[in-house]
Amino acid sequence: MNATIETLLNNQIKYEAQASMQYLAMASWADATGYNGVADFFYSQSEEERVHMTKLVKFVNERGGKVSIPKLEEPKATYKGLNELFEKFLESEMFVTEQINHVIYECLQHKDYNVHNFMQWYVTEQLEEEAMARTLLDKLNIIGNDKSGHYLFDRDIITIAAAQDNA
Ligand code: OFO
Repeated sequence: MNATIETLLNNQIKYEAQASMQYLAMASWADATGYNGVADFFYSQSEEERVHMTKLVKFVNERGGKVSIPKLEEPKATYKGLNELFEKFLESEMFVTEQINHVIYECLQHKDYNVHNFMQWYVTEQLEEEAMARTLLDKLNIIGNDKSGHYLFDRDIITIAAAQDNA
């Protein structure tokens, strides 16, 4: 495996792992704050990111590359409210998308069409996750600081997320 691509895939393992831990911290904050629907949403996002991470670990190993399991930064644990929570969610997804685009670009530079092909799954996944994060943040922006709006958002988030997934 090309050394640059190997490094980029290892970086990507870190970003997926970091997102997984970040979403776990978000779930825990929501859980402790009484937003149970939001907590369930982030617990499941955290699991998904873990799957993304593991998929990369297995792929690098299958291709004979060297995996390095990364040390992670401490995730942000407290939030002013749901708006900040979902702003950070969107930021995190946009960051990951940017990194994936960078991997894709480098794959083309190095003519590594195999990794390029493998990464297409992540491109699709990011499109969906970014759209989801945007939809949820848009709804929160409409709700503003309205407490009963937040209550309903928390109650309905799993349904909203499922509808977005099937869109
Ligand atoms: Fe790994 O899919 Fe989002 O970040």
